[in-house]
Amino acid sequence: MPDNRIILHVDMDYFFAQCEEREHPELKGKPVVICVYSGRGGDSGAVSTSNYEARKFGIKAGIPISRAKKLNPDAVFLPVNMELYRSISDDIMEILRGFSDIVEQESIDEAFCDITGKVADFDEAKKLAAQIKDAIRQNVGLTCSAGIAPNKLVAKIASDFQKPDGLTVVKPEEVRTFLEPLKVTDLIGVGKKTAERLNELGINTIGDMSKLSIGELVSEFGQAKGAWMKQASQGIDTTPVQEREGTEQIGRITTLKEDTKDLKVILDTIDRLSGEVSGKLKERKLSFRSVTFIGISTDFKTHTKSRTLGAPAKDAGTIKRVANELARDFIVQYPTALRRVGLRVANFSGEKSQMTLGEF
Ligand code: DGT
Ligand code: CA
Ligand code: CA
Repeated sequence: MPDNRIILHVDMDYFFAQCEEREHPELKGKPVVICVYSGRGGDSGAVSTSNYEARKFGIKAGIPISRAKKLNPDAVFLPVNMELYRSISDDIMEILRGFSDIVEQESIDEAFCDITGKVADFDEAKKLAAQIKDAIRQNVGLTCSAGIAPNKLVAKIASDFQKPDGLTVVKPEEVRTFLEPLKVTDLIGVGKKTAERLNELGINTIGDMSKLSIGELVSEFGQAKGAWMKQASQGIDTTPVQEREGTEQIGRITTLKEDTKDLKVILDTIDRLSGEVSGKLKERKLSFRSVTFIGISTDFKTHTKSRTLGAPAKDAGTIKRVANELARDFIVQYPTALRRVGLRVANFSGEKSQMTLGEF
């Protein structure tokens, strides 16, 4: 089967750290390190990610926070603020869904889009990707890197090829030469162990790997893995881009003018956010079954309160009413000042209609 699809992969640049830069513009230009504190006190924990300034000092995902502090004591160290990253992620996914019917969210900061039906060829695909990057920059305020290829395997490698703010197109006839010089671990699915064994066999690049016969690969790595490796090293991948059920949600989060526990201020804000969220639902003709109130307190802790409805609803009134009740319950339970409040609906049913470019 000839693979004549056009697949786009979008991956946000230094995502958690870039979200923080957006929220705190004074951080721009400084090394920023996002930390997962283990809760055992002090600097115990690991680096979740860092911006490119911090990476210049060797500070990268996975290293201990204490080590990062030694590498650059003057860097800005921040705790993970997952609720913020999730709400920004939702906004990004929503933009992608406006451009492509088929979107598969792969992780918090990346997604595949099958744009075969949207463009005539790879040149048009490149223009569409540039538009998507602009829409994300203008509406969300963040940069991303995009890759376009005939399949998911190659598109993902392409998006990583020129980071940050990259756009790499690999046409079908360029796939082999594009992959040839790359390390075997650049193929998602070739892990550390497999790579070590390949290196022992003198196989370092994807090009080397493609020259092994299927028999050699199968006898070394087993039937299924060997067969897959033969295909992958030639840039062949037929897995479809598939929307994952239940991953979709629409939310809005906002910073209050000042920290407050004033119920009226919070409810007024929730009313406004309800209007925005129901507007989005209306455009997409979606019904929802769950509503979540999000409150971020002055110590940057995120609190949520959710309710699942007995039956799907789609009207602004229901969102407002349920969100209001959740907010009231929250304030009664935690009489703490809030810095940010938000609202999210999920568990969708109904039509997934397209948004037009003009809406962005
Ligand atoms: P990039 O794509 O190289 O510009 O940088 P990131 O930071 O976007 O890296 P990516 O795409 O691998 O991961 C997306 C986010 O996921 C990242 O901003 C933080 C989080 N993340 C990545 N690796 C780890 C990890 O090892 N531990 C934890 N807790 N979070 C991680
Ligand atoms: Ca990323
Ligand atoms: Ca990623």
